Amino acid sequence: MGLTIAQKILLAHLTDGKLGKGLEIGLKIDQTLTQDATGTMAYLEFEAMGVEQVRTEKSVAYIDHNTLQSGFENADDHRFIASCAKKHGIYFSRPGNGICHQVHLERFAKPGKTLIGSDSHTPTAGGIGSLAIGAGGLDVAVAMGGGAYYITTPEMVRINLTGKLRPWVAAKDVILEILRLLSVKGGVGKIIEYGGEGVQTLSVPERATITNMGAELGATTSIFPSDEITRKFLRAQGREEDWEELLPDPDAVYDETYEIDLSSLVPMAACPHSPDNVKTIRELGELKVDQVCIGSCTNSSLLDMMKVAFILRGKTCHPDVSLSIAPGSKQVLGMMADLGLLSNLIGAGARILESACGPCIGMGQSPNSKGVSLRTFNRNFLGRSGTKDAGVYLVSPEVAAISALTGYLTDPSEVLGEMPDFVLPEKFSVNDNMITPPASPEEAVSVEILRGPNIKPYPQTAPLADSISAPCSLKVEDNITTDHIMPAGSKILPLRSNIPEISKHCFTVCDEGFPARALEMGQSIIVGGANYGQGSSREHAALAPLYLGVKAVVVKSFARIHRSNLINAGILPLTFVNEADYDKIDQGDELELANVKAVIRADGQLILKNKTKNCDIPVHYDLTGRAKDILMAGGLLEYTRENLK
Ligand code: MIC
Ligand code: SF4
Repeated sequence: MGLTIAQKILLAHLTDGKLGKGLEIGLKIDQTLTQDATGTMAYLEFEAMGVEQVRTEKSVAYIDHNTLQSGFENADDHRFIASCAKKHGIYFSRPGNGICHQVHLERFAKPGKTLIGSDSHTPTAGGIGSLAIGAGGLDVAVAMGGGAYYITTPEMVRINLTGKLRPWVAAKDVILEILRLLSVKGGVGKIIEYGGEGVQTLSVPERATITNMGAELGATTSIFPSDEITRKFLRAQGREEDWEELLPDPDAVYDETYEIDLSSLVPMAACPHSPDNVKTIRELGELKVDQVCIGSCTNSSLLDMMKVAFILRGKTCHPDVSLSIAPGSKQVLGMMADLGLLSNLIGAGARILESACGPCIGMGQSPNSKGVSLRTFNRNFLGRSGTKDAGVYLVSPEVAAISALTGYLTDPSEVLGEMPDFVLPEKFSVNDNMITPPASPEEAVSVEILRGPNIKPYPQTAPLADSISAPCSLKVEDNITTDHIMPAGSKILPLRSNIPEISKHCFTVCDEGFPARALEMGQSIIVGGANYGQGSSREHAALAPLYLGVKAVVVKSFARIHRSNLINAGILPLTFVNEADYDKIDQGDELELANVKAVIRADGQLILKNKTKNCDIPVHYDLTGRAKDILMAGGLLEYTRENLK
């Protein structure tokens, strides 16, 4: 039987287990990346493991999220990460060098390699044929220490692309169409592989836009073949030697196959407050726009900026619109200056932001009250922009740029006429002077780790108790995101290295009183709906509940990364055997998991007793042997420490 691209890479990196539906596999990880908002924890965890030098082929620490420095906290974190990188053999991408995924694609990602990153959009590198997976910080720390990364063998999905995008229809519209078809939980437990002759019409940055937003499908990752187009991109980046051809076998078998005719697509938008709430621009009709933000790891490549600059050239942005643009990397920004594109943006009145995540993670540019904001980003969850009553629409750079001029949501294919051929340069300008290499192992011994007062240790974990008796501290609905559980934004992100402080904001988007209530209860259980924990990889969405005494989370279904973050933190993830039992629990009910440890050890049926309503609710735990051991040990950190001894 032939193999898919992903299966070839998985097999070449298999350290434990074997590929098969539902089976857990351990993978050797070639590359890791961290960013600053998850990085401080990841490096604290790495330090706690006691490994001196990373054991990967390449590990890179990026600073791109917490770049607003309105206090000492973020700057201290940057310094801490820089010193950890220097000491432990990690390349350090300085603030200003760009968004981790954009820079990694340009400078480090390689076809055929495995990459895990403490950021859910790590699959961006799938655009170049890397098997790139988002993970919790602790998983990344373990991989840096040379440990395997464990996942359940994903199902293989093939998306066949045929035809060619029509003028002013973009890669963003391809992934929006797929989100419309499959929804935000359609990719859970799956790897999405792109193929078909339509692939030949997409450049690497366009492919990366598509794999980037595979995260919004909940997919384990997404991947494109590595072909002549990939080779050309790598050559232009001065690293053709990193290229290898990577194609599926002609008789590869997929669990599901979908067809998308690129020539049938039209410009689209994901409407508030979910990336799968997709409508065509035409369907949305006349919508007055207050703000346009162009950038983020989804759409900040040079190609995106070339299109934006073309649309804005010689024009002025609408008087009622605030337009901000953040080119994705120093390379992109520098080339825009060299090619004269930057002056087109400046001339049109764009507010040029530094090459960082910026507004995407609520670091500035919050919209006005009830504002309509068009963003080329990947997430429009409630409140993420910093303005709870704003309506955020996710669109392509083409839609964003033309709408910034007209002041209304505008379909570029209806007004822009002929589209020039936007061709990527034969050679990108390469200057890695903002990437600091690590110290040599000999020099590393004397490198001092620089810690600020806001950096607090990893919270206390506890081995799984014999029985858990605790009230339900919170009951939430379907599709709860990690932005609900642990909100981000400019006020909260500086607390990412301080779990006791950041915990005060846990779930406050849903219920202001949750942190104090949970602390008062001492220990408690959270109840939720389907796709619980979708979105970001932030392990803070598990560490804050851990700190607040949450012992178990019982839901209809989980998103992948969050579920493993719960296990890593020593919190028991449970699902209802009968989804309707969700209705049998109310907030405040007294719950009990009697003999939980023994039942799980013996693979028995676990019962959640609702003592208040006097009923028994069967629940699944669905844990591999390793996951059980992690929970028994009190989390992955303890487990790894024990296993390293
Ligand atoms: C995001 O887009 O939500 C983030 C911020 O990049 C997160 C990581 C984090 O919360 O630090 C992600 O996608 O994993
Ligand atoms: Fe940064 Fe936004 Fe991309 Fe997350 S989604 S890595 S916050 S640009």
